Amino acid sequence: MNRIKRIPLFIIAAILVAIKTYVVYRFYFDLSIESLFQEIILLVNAFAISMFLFFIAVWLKPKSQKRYILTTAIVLSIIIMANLMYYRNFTDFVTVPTLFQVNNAGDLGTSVASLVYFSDILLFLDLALIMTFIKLNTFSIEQFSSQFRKRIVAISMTAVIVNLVLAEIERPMLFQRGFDREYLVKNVGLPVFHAYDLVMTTSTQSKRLFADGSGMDEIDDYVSQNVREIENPIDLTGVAEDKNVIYIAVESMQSFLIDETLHGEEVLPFLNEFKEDSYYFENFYHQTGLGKTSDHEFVLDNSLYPLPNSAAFFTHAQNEYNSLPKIIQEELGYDSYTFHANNGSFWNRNVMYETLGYNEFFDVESYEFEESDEIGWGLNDKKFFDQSIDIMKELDEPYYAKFITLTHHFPFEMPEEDATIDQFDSSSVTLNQYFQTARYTDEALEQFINQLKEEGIYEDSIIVMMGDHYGISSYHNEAMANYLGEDEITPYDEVKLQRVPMIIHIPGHEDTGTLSTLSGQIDYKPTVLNMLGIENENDIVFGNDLFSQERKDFIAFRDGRVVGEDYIYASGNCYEDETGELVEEANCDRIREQAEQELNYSDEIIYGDLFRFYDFEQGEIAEENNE
Ligand code: GP9
Ligand code: MN
Repeated sequence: MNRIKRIPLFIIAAILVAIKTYVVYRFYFDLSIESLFQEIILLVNAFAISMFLFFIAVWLKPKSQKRYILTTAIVLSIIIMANLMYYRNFTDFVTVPTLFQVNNAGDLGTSVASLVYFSDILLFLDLALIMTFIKLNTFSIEQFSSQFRKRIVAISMTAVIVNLVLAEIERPMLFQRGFDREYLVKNVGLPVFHAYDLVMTTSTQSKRLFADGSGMDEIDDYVSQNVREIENPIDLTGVAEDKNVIYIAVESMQSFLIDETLHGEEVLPFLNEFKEDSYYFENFYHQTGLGKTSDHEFVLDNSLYPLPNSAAFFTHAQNEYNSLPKIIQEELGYDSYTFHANNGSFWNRNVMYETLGYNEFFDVESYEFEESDEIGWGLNDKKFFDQSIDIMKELDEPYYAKFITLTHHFPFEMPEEDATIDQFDSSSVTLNQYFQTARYTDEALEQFINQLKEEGIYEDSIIVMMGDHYGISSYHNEAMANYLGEDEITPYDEVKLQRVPMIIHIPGHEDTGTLSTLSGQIDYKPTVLNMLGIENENDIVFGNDLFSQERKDFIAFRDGRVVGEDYIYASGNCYEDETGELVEEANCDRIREQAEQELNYSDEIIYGDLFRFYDFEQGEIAEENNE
């Protein structure tokens, strides 16, 4: 008994709270745990954070120790309980911005009673035990020796470091990318997630706070001289008037697969044929950064660049945007929808879509499926389109509908029985498999187009398909060179590999074919608006209508690489576009500088939330800046 009494109370408290935390993560929240490794991280983070917080008590005087242990346990219980109730309502976690969103908190208020379950009583067991132990003096509360203190600090720091290392292995760049709040909670736990959210929100808000509308003048001048005024739209103006716009983001599809074969077979038989009947842009680049799919959505809807160090969907979802869905709602009364069978909170879509003006998001909850319907990341593309058609039939036309496929996602794994083309044979398993999932998605797209025809939606729509970003990173260069029959992949080749298919299909339109216009995702918004017949003369965009005869003559990548009409700037070198040969760096100076300037302007707009100061109707800084 005496030996038990010698155990410090803060250690007991840390263990109790850690067990409780783990049990809540595992059994009260509905977190998807897909491997033993994820299970281990969940357990490790519950213990690491609990140890870190309670072990601080070792530094305190006995009297303060009691108070500190009790307060910490109470605060942690409140955090868990609040998140649990929020989660039961929104399948998401509390963030600083959501705390300030009156409607969310209001929603919660009306249904608090239904969000508390009887079993929640167990969540306070740790607290009850800690209180009892304090009252009965069951465990030691004393002034600890400095040697003991050092040992305790070492233990708790090790636990935290192990947790962070494991999280980094499981999800590289978790903190930069954010991904999904569920990932953060699963990997680093609720307290760290809240601290992270607080830091992110504060830094975003402080940049916003010090911004005023003055910067917009210069940006407006730049855009009007270098982007807007050079445009000269040709005959496709208004071609989509009164039609639905159906946009399909084809996950990880790169242009190098178009018209290519593997083992003598076409990899993408459907897309190859479909593009013949469409406008196909063979020189079209993705411009995404860390935010991958979400960055591509961001660029498409705003014709702004993604951010350099974070996913704007995550960090700047509270900004004001002059987004595509908002404009077409205002000008034409179009409703906008997104279909994507993944968690609504992934890439913070459930929040950002509201900001961008989407009327509804059909996320994973809108689809019914079993495990056998899944490939890789979730519901397979064929079943996804199958069920999406049923939802579409109920929508009032015309509308804007975005579909995001998922099967052709890294690591491109699929059951052999679903594969209709053999794997490639190289040192890279990723590249070997890439062809199979690409083929699968190609088949799903064909099926979808046929279904659109069957349902009579096809004729009333224009259909755009685009690869969202690369699927094969430069890590697989050796295997890629092998596939392409090259000796090596140079930085110039790497740039060229960032091309993604861009197909605009207008049913009944004859004058189609392949266009070699130098273009990128930044051009999507002006193009769609022009096809819908919307003159958007005061918009602040960095792209041009794809069908305009005169356009900006470069495409900027987020990482500083630039593709010009004649030269390509990559890895600090300048290459001639036609030959891929190294040339004098000065040849790239102009496009490099202009690209840098645009990226800076775009960042300035996003960081400062500058659109809140701008009147898009008048094309000037709004007179009343009421924020
Ligand atoms: C997630 C899906 C894939 O919902 O869009 O995202 P990615 O990993 O490609 O950014
Ligand atoms: Mn993607």
